[in-house]
Amino acid sequence: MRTTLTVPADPAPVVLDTGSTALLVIDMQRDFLLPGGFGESLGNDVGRLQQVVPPLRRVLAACREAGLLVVHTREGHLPDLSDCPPAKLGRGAPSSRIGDPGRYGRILVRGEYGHDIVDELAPLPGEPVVDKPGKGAFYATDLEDRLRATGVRTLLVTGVTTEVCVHTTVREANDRGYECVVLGDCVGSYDPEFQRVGLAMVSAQGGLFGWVSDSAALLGALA
Ligand code: C5J
Repeated sequence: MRTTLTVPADPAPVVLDTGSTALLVIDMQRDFLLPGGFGESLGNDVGRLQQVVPPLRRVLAACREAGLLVVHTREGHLPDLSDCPPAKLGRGAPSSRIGDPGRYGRILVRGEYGHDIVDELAPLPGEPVVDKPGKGAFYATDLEDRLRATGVRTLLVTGVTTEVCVHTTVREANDRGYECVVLGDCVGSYDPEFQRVGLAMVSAQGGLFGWVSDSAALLGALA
């Protein structure tokens, strides 16, 4: 059933119409989250991303229960890497480049174990999974067509990492006219300062890119 919710948020409460709001779960992939994976091989503390899983799991369950569209994304590339720009491929330590063998298969390559979403947040049958070659979820994907087809105008944005794929997607969404509500405890960064600043930038100046709320506020409104 379609309802209107008011969710406490920064810079002001946000009113959501559940019929035109989707939960977007960005790149909660093993390559980024699991010990020994790509993220950790770059010197990152994956524990910071794993903190996102419990609150996001609760939000996922509540949004499914409320009948919201749930869309998952995965960052990654074709096995021949033909969709990976040379500039992206060339970056990083030689031991940990995209396409190289890693603990969980070839790094960020579609079809590999590490490319897929962590078990705790596995998509349900029928939930769209958008495979994206870039940081933003709109670039070179059918996300916009899917949102338009379902009448979605507002995105509850979750996933990793806050300053990279979450921010790029929020900016892309803004330029396309979507409202974005970022759930602060359901997005994660390897770097606490990037997390703080990334969230602050969303709600700065009266909502430069949208709102920042959190799982408790959303769950309270949905209850
Ligand atoms: C990165 C992402 N950090 N999903 N990807 O390369 O944020």
